[in-house]
Amino acid sequence: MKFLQLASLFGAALAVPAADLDARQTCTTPKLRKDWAKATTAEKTAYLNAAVCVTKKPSRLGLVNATVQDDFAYTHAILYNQIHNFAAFLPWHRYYVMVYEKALRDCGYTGTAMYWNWVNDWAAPSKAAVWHNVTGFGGNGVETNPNDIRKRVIDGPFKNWRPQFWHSSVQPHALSRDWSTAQNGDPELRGAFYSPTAMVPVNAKTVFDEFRAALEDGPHAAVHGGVGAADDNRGLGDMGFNNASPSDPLFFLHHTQVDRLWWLWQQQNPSARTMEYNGNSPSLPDGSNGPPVSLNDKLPMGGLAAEGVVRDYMDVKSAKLCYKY
Ligand SMILES: *[C@@H]1O[C@H](CO)[C@@H](O)[C@H](O)[C@H]1NC(C)=O
Ligand SMILES: *[C@@H]1O[C@H](CO)[C@@H](O)[C@H](O)[C@H]1NC(C)=O
Ligand SMILES: [Cu+2]
Repeated sequence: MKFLQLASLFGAALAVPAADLDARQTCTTPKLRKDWAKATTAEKTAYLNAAVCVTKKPSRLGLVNATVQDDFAYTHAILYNQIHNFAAFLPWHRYYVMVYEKALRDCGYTGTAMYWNWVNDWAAPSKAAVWHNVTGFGGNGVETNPNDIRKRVIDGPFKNWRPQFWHSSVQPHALSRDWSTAQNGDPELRGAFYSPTAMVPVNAKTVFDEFRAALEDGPHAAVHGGVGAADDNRGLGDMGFNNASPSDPLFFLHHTQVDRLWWLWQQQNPSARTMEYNGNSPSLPDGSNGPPVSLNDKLPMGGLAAEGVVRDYMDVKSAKLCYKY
C-alpha cells in the first residue's frame, strides 16, 4: 500500500511536462560575473580563447560563409527595431548576453560573462585593460586599405577576424574600430558621457522606463560611438552606429556592464524594482504609441535560442539566468 502510494506520487511527478520542470528549477549557486580589469590573466586567456573559437565556428543559423559570431550580429541586426529604444532593451540584451555565455561554454569555457566597467575608465578610456594586445581585445583600428575607409584592428586576438555583416547586409570586412578623440577638454572615446558624474542622473531615475532610456541613450550609446564612430558619426568601426555591432566581441563586455548597471539600479529597491517593467512598445505603423509593455511579452531570439518571456529575465537569480555581480 505504502509502496503504491509512493509509486503514484512518482508517477505524478514524472507526468509533469519538461517545460514545467524547467520553470520549477531554482537558482541555488549563482555564478559571479567579473570585471575584466580585475580578472586574472588565466581567466582572461580562457575567455579570449573561447571568444576566438566563436568567431571560427560555422554558423548555426546556416548563414553562408558565416560563423557563430556572425549569427549573433545577424540576429541583433534583424531584430534591431524590436529590441532598442523601448523597455525590452534591458531584458532582451540580458537574455542575449546569456546566450553568448552559452556559446563561449560550447567552446570549452567554464567561466561566466565579464564586463568592462567603463565608469572606472572614463577619464582615460584608451588605457583600459580591455584593449590590451595580449590579455584583451586589441586596440583601435588603423586605415590599411585605401578602398575601405573602415579602420582595421591590427593587434590582439581578433586581428584576423572578418565579420560578414555590416548593418543587415553581407559585406565581409576586417574587424574595425574608430575611436573618438579627446575634444574640448573632454576625454577620448566620449568618456565624459559615462563618468561617475554623468551616471548620477541616470541612476537617480525612479521609473524603470526612464532609467532604461537614460542608460540606453546616454552612456550605452556613448560607448558604442566612442569605440566605433570617431568624431563624425560615420560609424566606421563595428561597434559604432551599426546594428551588426555584436560583430565586435567587445560588444558583450559592454552589454554585460549595461546589464550590471540595471542590476545595481534594481538593487536600490529590490522588492519594488526587480520585476518593475513599464513603458510603451515600439510605435505602430501609423505613428501612434505602441501598447504598454507587459512581463508576459515575448523576447524573440531569431533561432539563436528559444523565444523567451520578459518575466524570466528580470531577476538575475531566476532559474534561466542564475548569476550575480
Ligand atoms: C562565400 O564565399 C565565396 C568565396 O569567398 C564567395 O565566392 C561567395 O560569393 C560568398 N557567398 C556569400 C553569400 O557571401
Ligand atoms: C603589444 O604591445 C607592446 C607594447 O606596445 C609591444 O611591445 C608588443 O610587441 C605587442 N605584442 C603583440 C603580440 O602585439
Ligand atoms: Cu543592442
